[in-house]
Amino acid sequence: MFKFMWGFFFLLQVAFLGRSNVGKSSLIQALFHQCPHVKVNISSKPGHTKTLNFYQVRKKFFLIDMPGYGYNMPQHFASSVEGYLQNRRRLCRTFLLIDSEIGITKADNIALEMFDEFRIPYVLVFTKIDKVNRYIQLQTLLSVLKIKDQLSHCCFSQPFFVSAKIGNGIPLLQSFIGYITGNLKITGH
Ligand SMILES: Nc1nc2c(ncn2[C@@H]2O[C@H](COP(=O)(O)OP(=O)(O)O)[C@@H](O)[C@H]2O)c(=O)[nH]1
Ligand SMILES: [Mg+2]
Repeated sequence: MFKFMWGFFFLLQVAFLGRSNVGKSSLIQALFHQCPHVKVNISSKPGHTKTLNFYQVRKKFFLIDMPGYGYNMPQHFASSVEGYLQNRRRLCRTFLLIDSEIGITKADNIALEMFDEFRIPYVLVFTKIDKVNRYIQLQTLLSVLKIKDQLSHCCFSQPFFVSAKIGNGIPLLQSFIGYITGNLKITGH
């Protein structure tokens, strides 16, 4: 417990946010299944994750599975998520997950505005790419380019495309998280 508290104050954090059912818990499991302390619940019922769940990854950093917005949004969502984001001290990056089949929704736009307002560095991650063909993926990419000017400088310029089900894009995202948390050194760039 003491070690957990120590890590909580000193280790960097990365957060995963998105609409309910977008695949947050599945993605976290696909990214961190080799870490013994990361045990996420994946439910067929939307709105399963109701609080901020913190997981420590090998004494290196914390990841946070946040409650989904949209369906069955818990009443305390605004205070828990917004409260955390406003006061975050060790949060180095937030991953905003978007369902590839659905694209960017009004609810996602509210999250984007919130990132702007609080100046939170974030990355767009398109989930479930196994469910869409490459033309839809291309359309999605183009739709991001279209709204590029609305996206603030807090947005990382490269969106990630992943499938927790078949593993596409997972190794690249793992490396990116390793890099931004200071656990992976890249030379020659
Ligand atoms: N086909 C497919 N289904 C997925 C993928 N990721 C999640 N799902 C499904 O989407 C549903 C919601 O996933 P979950 O991780 O619980 O979403 P959360 O509410 O955002 O945490 C579950 O039925 C998952 O099996 C994926 O990459 N591909
Ligand atoms: Mg979940």
